[in-house]
Amino acid sequence: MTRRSGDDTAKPAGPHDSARPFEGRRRFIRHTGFIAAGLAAAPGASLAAIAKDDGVSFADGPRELVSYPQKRPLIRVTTRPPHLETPFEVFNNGAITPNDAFFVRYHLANLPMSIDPETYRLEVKGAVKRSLSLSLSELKALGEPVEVVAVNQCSGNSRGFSSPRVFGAQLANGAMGNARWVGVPLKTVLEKAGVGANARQVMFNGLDQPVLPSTSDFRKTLDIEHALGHDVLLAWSMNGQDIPYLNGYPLKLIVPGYFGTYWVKHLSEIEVLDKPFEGHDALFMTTAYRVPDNDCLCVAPGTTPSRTRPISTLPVRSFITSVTSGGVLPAGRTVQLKGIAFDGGAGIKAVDVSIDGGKTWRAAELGADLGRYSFREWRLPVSFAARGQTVLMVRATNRAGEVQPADPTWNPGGYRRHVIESYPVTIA
Ligand SMILES: Nc1nc2c(c(=O)[nH]1)N[C@H]1C(S)=C(S)[C@@H](COP(=O)(O)O)O[C@H]1N2
Ligand SMILES: [Mo]
Repeated sequence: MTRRSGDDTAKPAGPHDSARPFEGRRRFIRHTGFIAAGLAAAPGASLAAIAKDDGVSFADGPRELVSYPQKRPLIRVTTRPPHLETPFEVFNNGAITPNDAFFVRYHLANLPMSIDPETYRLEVKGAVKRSLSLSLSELKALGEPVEVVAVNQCSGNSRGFSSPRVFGAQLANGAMGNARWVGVPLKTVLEKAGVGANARQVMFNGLDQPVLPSTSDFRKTLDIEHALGHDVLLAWSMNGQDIPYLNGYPLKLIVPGYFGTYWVKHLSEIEVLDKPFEGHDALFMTTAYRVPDNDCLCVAPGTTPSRTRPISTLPVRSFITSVTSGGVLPAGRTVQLKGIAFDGGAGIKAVDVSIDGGKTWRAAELGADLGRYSFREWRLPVSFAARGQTVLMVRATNRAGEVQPADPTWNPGGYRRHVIESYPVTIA
């Protein structure tokens, strides 16, 4: 395996840092409390400095930042369980999202408070010839490690922009990140167990659990053909470090091109199923994370689809990262516009930018190609002839010819948002 150095990642952390982030938990709580108290007492100016406007205007005002172990201050969505968004300006610093800035999403509040890498085991069972119970070192010794750079994007990323608004976490654009993952192919593990001819799906479960028995566990499935494909990994490394605790230490399922909901964290159980996954603990496949079952995966705003199917691949998206909506740019000199684009794995073919509200478009220069599942950086020097208001826009085309729509599509979950992004700015 070749590994490139020089990634913009968190400072090195030993296995202990990942394994026991909640040790000294009192200190951590006090730290969190300190930030909250600081915000409560802060006058308007310093509050604005801490909690930047992220472009989502909610009645509650801008969202606060909060500190968790191994994480720089991130946007607080909820604290129990931790649900944190990456401040958008991070995406302007490079194609790789640093570990300490990477977003965090959990559904269940009963998280393991520490995980011992010595006693941790991955169970593989169900419709297999032999069940396995693998230690981390056994997993790492299964074969040559494989590396992929891939975007983990939450299905509900950007949900807060849905109109009409929908239930669920009101996320801006920071529930996504791009990292270099290293692990063993899922296929290798399944072949070691020996998949039965009757296998239909593979179920994945992690160490986090519901607080109440009436709540469904968080379990996900992939079809057997997908699970036996080459892309899906069991990863222990993220940007050259152990996976941060809150991102799924010590093992995370990596499903390149698929939404983050399938990227099961603290993975501890793999079960090969000979029938479709159903029942109490199948809620996150059978009820949640589903989109309208039609070509656009959408319905007329405010209506209910008659049929749904599980969400799957990422649509093409692109953003300007160097300018925020409402920003002020100078007239008459060169301004370097910069941003990112990505899709579900066809790969980005072109990025076009408009500085006149969509009347004319110019092709941006694409940055380094880190692989078809990665963020692709782009840049374009522009100059504004006249002062006044204008709207910057960005759209991407992937190698399958897909482009974002001019107007966003809508679905009741507020999932899978993709649209030509617009940034109203003032030229002064
Ligand atoms: N064990 C476990 N894995 C999980 C989840 C969870 O609640 N529990 N949430 C999923 C969802 S919906 C998302 S978007 C991603 C987020 O990954 P991250 O927290 O590492 O950014 O984790 C996925 N894996
Ligand atoms: Mo998600």
